[in-house]
Amino acid sequence: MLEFKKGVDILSAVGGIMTIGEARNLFEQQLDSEHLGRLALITNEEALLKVANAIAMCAPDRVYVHTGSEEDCAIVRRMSLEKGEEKKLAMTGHTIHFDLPEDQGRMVDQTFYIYNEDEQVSSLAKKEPRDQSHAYVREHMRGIMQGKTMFVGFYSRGPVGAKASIPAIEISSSTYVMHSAELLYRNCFADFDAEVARRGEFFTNVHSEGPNRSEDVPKARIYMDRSWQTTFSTFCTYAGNTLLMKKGNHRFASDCAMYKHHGEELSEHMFITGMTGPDGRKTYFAGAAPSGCGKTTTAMVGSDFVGDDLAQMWIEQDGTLRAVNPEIGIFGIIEDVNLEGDPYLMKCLRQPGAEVIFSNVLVDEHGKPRWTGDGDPLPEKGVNYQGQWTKEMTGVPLSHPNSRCTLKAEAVGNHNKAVNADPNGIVIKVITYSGRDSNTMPPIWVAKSMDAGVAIGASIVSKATAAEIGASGVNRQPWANTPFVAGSMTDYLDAQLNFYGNEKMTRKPVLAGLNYFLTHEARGGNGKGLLGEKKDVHVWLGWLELYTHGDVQAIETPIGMIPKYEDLEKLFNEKINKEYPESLYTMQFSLYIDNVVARIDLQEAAWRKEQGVSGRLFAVYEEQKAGLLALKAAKGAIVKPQELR
Ligand code: SPV
Ligand code: MN
Repeated sequence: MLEFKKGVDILSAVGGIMTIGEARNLFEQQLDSEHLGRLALITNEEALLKVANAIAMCAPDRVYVHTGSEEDCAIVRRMSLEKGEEKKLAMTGHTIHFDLPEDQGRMVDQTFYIYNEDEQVSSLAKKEPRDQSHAYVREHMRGIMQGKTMFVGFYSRGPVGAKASIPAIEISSSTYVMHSAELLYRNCFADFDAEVARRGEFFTNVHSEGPNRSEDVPKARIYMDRSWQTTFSTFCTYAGNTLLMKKGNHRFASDCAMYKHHGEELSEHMFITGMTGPDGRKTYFAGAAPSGCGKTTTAMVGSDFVGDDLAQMWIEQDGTLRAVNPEIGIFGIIEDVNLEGDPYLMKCLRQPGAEVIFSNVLVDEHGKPRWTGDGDPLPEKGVNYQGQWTKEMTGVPLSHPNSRCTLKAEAVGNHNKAVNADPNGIVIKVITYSGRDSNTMPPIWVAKSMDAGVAIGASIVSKATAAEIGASGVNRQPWANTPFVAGSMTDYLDAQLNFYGNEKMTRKPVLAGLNYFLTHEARGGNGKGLLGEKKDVHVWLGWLELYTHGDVQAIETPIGMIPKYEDLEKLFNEKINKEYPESLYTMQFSLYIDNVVARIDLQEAAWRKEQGVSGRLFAVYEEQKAGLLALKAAKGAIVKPQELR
């Protein structure tokens, strides 16, 4: 269990402002009349106390209340250029931001959940006792904004009024962070009070980059105070470490789903996208994938792209599963983004029109941003996050593999803005789970029951990527969400089982596994590398769209339902005008039983180490394993899909 508002409220203990009267006095002293007038629009006392304590703690020279107006946005953009946090690129509206070389991804080892005694924290996360974090914040965040302007913005993580939208305050001394916040989130200054009243809670985030020097990065910290739904971030700028409205608040939203709205809500690390099926029908998908595994690309394959990173879900009274995107923008990995794989995104990055912040790419002599895999010949030279770069520097990549682009989703050609703004949410009919799996699971398989679907999410494994500093090897990534789940894995599994198993959800989604990382080497192919191409995902999603509406039949296997060759062949032809030989289908969809069983054994062993895990998960593993072993006895260790029809 997690108890809210328990233990010392670190922000108020360090800030020292205890009453609304003290808060108002402080505002009078610290804010100029313009910003004092702005803040007067916020009346929620708890929120005002948070802001007052952040001011008292950080001691900025000036406080700027960001209303989200065009004028405010322009001022922050200009200040960012003046301060040097961003620089202009050749194309209008495009800027470059560099994070320190030591701050190029989420700092897993410096990110902590603050915990109270006896509180369960996920075995896959780092935690620190409350008094220790309190001491750190007191030592390092007091006066951290001296000489700087503090920005305060009020946002909604989701369309205003939607059931699972949660308001949040972002406080930062970084213009880059605030510029990013405006591209990625809905400023809801005018609606903030009403939203807090509706939802009954809000999140608070306090960040300062401090002097922004490499020598300070070892003392950088990213803290999530779950009890008080407040984050603290210091001595860093990478948005995943600093714009904590994103992943810091996603972590709090997971707590809400697990402990406040158990079985009624979920907070997922998922894209949301719509696919157009026969006769123009729209079918919306949500899909989980660990960071750096193609989630953005998959999302943009849809005809009606909504979001690429997060989904707030609930069960609506009509029995459907609804979702909203807490974001309105993209903070996407840019490596390997090129015209062939990502035409919509490339248009925003290479043509004028969109406001884009590039981070940690290379800037060539002409002010053009360049990155590994952008499809252009290597430039002669340029400047990247490490300094001067020349073509002769063999082995030194021109851009960091976790280089990113930040832009509003509405800039992307296939974005459906109306759908992303709808407070009624989006009816989700298909959920996919993916990871980087080179040798075991087929490109798609559909769960035969809700519990089996939950087991697909529980069993994601993936190779480490550049999004997390210091990560290596192949790791378990249940629901692709474990970096952001603070509570125990047992509680999280229960939240999943009770959500999809909830009898109020009368219109259940299709739950499916998705894997486009199978290799020739693992499947006895005569080529090299990936079996298939990035664009094949059009077909995988297209088949799921048809299956969901009963327009194609599937083949039953112990791990779930898989497509028939003829349906895929047709879709390859229709969707991407590509030949799909049956030999490739056979390689992709044959069951390599020993691999699959080993995968189940590994998952089962890992889950057995947790306390009190639901028997429903083990029942799925056992049933699948028994089915696989029986199949092996009957047909051998590698079973072709054609043998199962
Ligand atoms: C991810 O790494 O999953 C991201 C970017 O979406 S970050 O904000 O760093 O989490
Ligand atoms: Mn993400």
